Amino acid sequence: MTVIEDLAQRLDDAQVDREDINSLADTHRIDVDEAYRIQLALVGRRLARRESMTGVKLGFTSEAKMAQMGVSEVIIGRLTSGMRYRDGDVADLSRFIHPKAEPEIAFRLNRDVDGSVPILSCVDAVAVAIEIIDSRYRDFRFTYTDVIADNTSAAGYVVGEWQPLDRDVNNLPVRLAVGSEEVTGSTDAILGDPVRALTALEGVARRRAIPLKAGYTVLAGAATAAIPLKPGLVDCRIDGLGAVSFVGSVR
Ligand code: OOG
Ligand code: MG
Repeated sequence: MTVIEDLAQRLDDAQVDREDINSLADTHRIDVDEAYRIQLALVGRRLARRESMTGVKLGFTSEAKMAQMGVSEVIIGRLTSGMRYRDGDVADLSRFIHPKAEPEIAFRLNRDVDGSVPILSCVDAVAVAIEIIDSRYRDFRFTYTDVIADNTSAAGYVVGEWQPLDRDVNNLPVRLAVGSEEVTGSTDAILGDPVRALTALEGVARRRAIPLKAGYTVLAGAATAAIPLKPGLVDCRIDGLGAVSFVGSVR
């Protein structure tokens, strides 16, 4: 087994067995290209279990989070059918290690992004979304390359009703509630305007050879800090865009 395959296996085992692991950087020197190769091998294991690709997600799209990590490039993760929930679904939280929820905006691609037209003309809809992140690393302690290898902590997501992209999605108030805990923010925390996440996505996807296909959901990145999940209602609303929710349960 190559080192790339070995590290992908380690991350996949952590997710399947719900047992956190140490930072790969403790024992390996990995560059950004290798980190994306580990991610591809990791997601390949999900596809081998008959999941399908449903989209991509961006991380570190807020200036604060980028500064915190000391980086200037947003990160991309891959979304699969096994991570998708429907609006109002019950999500079994025992599938995860230490899940957190993030309020997000989702875009829908209606044609492949191949550089022949601006990415914005490949988007036909926008919606409120919640992302469930669940780092496979102990205490969410990871380096930049660690988190890329770990598919950017992607674990679950739910998208509200799609709306036509005929509106400005900047400067909209955002609210995420997990039970009685609540965070509020604004969509302009996402690179100053969520639409900029699409341009950032296109650049990084091209550099890292990540396909952007018609039908994909694109999560543009969190608009506030994440909230740890606990059983009960998780509800996200963005003024002018709508609301989406799910119920966390433990079996
Ligand atoms: C990495 C994932 C970040 C976002 O929206 O910025 C992310 C993490 O914080 O575990 O999904
Ligand atoms: Mg996110």
